[in-house]
Amino acid sequence: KDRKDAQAWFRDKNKEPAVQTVYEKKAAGKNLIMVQLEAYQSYVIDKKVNGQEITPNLNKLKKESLYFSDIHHQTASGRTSDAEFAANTSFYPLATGSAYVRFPRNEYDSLPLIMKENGYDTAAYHAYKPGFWNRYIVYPNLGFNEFHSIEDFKKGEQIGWSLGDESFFTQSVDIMKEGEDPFYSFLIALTSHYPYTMPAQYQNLDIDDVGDVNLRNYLQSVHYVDQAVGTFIEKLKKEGLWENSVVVFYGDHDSGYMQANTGSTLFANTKADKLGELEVKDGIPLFMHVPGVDGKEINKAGGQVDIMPTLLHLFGMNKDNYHHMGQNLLDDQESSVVFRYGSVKTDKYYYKAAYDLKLENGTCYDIESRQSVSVETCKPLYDKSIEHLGISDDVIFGNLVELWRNQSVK
Ligand code: GP9
Repeated sequence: KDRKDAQAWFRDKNKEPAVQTVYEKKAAGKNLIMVQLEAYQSYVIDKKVNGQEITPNLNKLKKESLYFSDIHHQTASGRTSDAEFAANTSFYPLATGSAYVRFPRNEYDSLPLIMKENGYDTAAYHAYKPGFWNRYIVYPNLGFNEFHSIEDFKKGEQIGWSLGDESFFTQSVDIMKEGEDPFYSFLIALTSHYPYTMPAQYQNLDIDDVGDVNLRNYLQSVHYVDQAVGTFIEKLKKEGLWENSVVVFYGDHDSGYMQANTGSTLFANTKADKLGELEVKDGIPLFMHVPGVDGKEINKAGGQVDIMPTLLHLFGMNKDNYHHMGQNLLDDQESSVVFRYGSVKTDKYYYKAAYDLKLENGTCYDIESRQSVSVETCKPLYDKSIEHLGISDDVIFGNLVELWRNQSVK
């Protein structure tokens, strides 16, 4: 029954005609370079501390890009792997454990696979052990032709867990430029990993009097990564890859320091209320730089499952028989983001789910008034989250995309 319900759900979803936009096919034929930034939160974008920009390079990029300003991560205990999974499959991460570890051989209508079917070469880059999060099994299965792990990078400056992002980015471009167009390169940066302590020469922000030590370490770390992003962009320009590539950056998950009343939350929550605390907790940045497309800030509520449908729209690769949970962030339809533990946000309401997932035990906030209102107001959001998470789990647990694919072949 679950299988049939899921199939019917996708059939109905895919029956709705896709909304046309001015962005459709604007990226056709271009390369795709997508970069997942470790623990990168949106509250640092365009923010100054003691008069210093925390992310000057990303702030500059924002002006020239489609910048999505109401995006939230949807990860759970699979952390970085959950973010990669959501962005490349458009399914929700699992409530417990990582889909990469629990179901590494599942099939999806995944981004690398679709790009490959459209004649793209595909590669993943991550300067860490290939077995971590089961990546060496998952990547080929998702459709990546190659996986450049730590074993493929030259020894460079070690920061935190591994090779610093500056060297990681530079070496990745050196590998990329040897390949043939068109390609999809997926890079997973790592330097801004918990606990964010940076060598003294990279503590370049003057912030000794700011917040608590966790916040200060975090800000120094994301500031370093921003500098590495700047080097990466310059290198892409120098190698002639910038003008024929769509370049995407997004954050994978929160810093782990966003509990109530921590230095990080107090710094981020400029609204200084309970709703503001929720809004900043899971906020991540999403940039899509598309050559020939003017910069614009788009504030539709969305999450990582929406990255692929949006990109497929830009590349003109969407098909109505794909199985994706996400929405196109570039159309004018109402949107929402469903969090893995049942909370949901639209641009009007934020429903904070309770641990027991009962509607009546959650809290419904009206974003405009910033007050809590009757939970019944949020019932449509609540229903959506139960439905979406249930369908997504059924597909993952039953490896249903593979099953449906085989049925349609027969
Ligand atoms: C290491 C990286 C770790 O490969 O994925 O990040 P985490 O999942 O711990 O955030």
